[in-house]
Amino acid sequence: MRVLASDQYTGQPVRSCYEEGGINLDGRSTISPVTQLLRTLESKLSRMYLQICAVILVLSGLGKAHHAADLNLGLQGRATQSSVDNFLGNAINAVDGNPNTDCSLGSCSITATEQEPWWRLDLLSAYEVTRVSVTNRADCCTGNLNGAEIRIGDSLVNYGKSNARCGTVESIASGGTQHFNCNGMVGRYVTVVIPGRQASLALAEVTVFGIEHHH
Ligand SMILES: [Ca+2]
Repeated sequence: MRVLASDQYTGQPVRSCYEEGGINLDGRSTISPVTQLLRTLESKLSRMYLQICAVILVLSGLGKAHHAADLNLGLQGRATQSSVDNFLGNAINAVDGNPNTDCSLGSCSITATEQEPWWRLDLLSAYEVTRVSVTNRADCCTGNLNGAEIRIGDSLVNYGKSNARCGTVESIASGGTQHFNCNGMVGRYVTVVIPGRQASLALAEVTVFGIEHHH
């Protein structure tokens, strides 16, 4: 607010000053030390508040990116397989979040011994699959997984076995895990197949990571 006043000795009007802050005719600041202190504090607190907001925004963004890249899709998918060896070997056991490698405890998928057995995960919509991890059983038959292929795509032709190949198991140690980088291969179905021979396909755990694919 602009205030006009008269000099008490000369009666001449003081040119102008401001109720809060300003410069007197003699060049001195009219802001009281307390007001100056409060203003300084207010300015510093405002800057600090903005900095805290910026940090929260950055952390929140990082959290989302981390979450998107590391989404374990197996837990939300639907699993099926070419056959079931016994009541402990349901297809869903390969994506139950339990990596226990002793199949007698009921956390592995196990097919019967048959020609070209397969296991398939339906992600329910198309994803860009970044990587797939396969954990071998430890209680027997370690070599059964040798040559198994991971196929990813949208087709159910040939049970999904004709989709593009992300990787091939050379051999996984008893109870070991192998990771395959699929580099964003797009598909709704992730199929593991042992091609060209008779075997029982057992999977202690399959972990599929990816982000939702937008057309
Ligand atoms: Ca399991």
